[in-house]
Amino acid sequence: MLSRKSSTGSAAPAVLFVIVLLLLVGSTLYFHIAKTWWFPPSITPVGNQIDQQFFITFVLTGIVFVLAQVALAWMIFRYRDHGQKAKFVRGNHALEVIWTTITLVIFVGLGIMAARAWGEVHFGGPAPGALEVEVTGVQFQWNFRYPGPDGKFGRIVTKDIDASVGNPLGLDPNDPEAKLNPVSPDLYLPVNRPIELMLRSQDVIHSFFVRELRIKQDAVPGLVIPIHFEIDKTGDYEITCNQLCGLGHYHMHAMLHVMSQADFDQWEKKQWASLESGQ
Ligand SMILES: [Cu+2]
Repeated sequence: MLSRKSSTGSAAPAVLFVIVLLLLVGSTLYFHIAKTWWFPPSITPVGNQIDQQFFITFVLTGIVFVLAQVALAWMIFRYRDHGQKAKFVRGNHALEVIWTTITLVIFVGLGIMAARAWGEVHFGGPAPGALEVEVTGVQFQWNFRYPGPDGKFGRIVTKDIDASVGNPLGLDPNDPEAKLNPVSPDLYLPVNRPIELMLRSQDVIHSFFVRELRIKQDAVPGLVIPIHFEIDKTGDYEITCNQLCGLGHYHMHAMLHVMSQADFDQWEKKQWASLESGQ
C-alpha cells in the first residue's frame, strides 16, 4: 500500500533511460561521422561510386535512426508513469501504410541507384585492351595465372593438378601455350589499365576480397566468374578469402601489387623468360 503510492509519479527511471538512450545515439553518430573505424581509401572509380552510394544510404538511414530514437526518448519521458491508468491502443493503419510505403520507396530506390556500379563490375564486358588474369582459390591459397607473350591461356588438365610438383593449376605439360603461362602466389597488376579477373575454385567456395577495390566475389567450383575494374593508385594491398572455407581459412591471403605499366611489363617479361629457360 505504501510503496505503490510512493513509486508512482517518479520521473527518475524514465529520465535515466532517456539519458542512456541519447548517449548511445550520440556516440553512434560520433563514431560514424568521425570515421573512427572506416574503410581504407578506394583505388578504383567503381569503388568511389560504391562509397558514394554507401554515404547516401548511411545519411538516409542515419536520419531515420536519429528521428526514431529521439521520438522513442520523448515517448518514454512524456508517457512515463504518472499513476494514470493504462489505455489500450489499436495502432493506426494509415500511419503504418505511409511509413511502410516510404521505406519501400527508399530501399528500392537505393537498389536501383546501386545497380550501375554493381553491373559495371559484374556484367559489363571487359574494356578493349583489358589484361586478363585467372584467379584460382584452393584450400588455402590463391594462385594467379597470366597469359603467355601471345596473350593466350593454355590448356588445363585436371589430373595434372599437383602443387607438390609445382603445378597447382594443372597446366598441360604437352601444351606449349600453357608452358608460358606464369603462375604467381601474388597478384601483380598495372595501374590505369582495364582488368578482367576470371575467378575459379578447385575445391570449395572461396571469396576474392580486396577492401580497397570494394570488390568481394565468390569463387565457385565449376564456374568461371569474371569481374572487371581499373585501378588508379599504385601500391600494395591485401587480398583475403572472405568465405569460411575450412580450417586454414584464416591464413588464406595474398598480396595485390599495383605497379606502373612499365614495371608490370618488366615483371611479366621476367616471368616469361624464366619459364622459357625452364627454371
Ligand atoms: Cu578460401
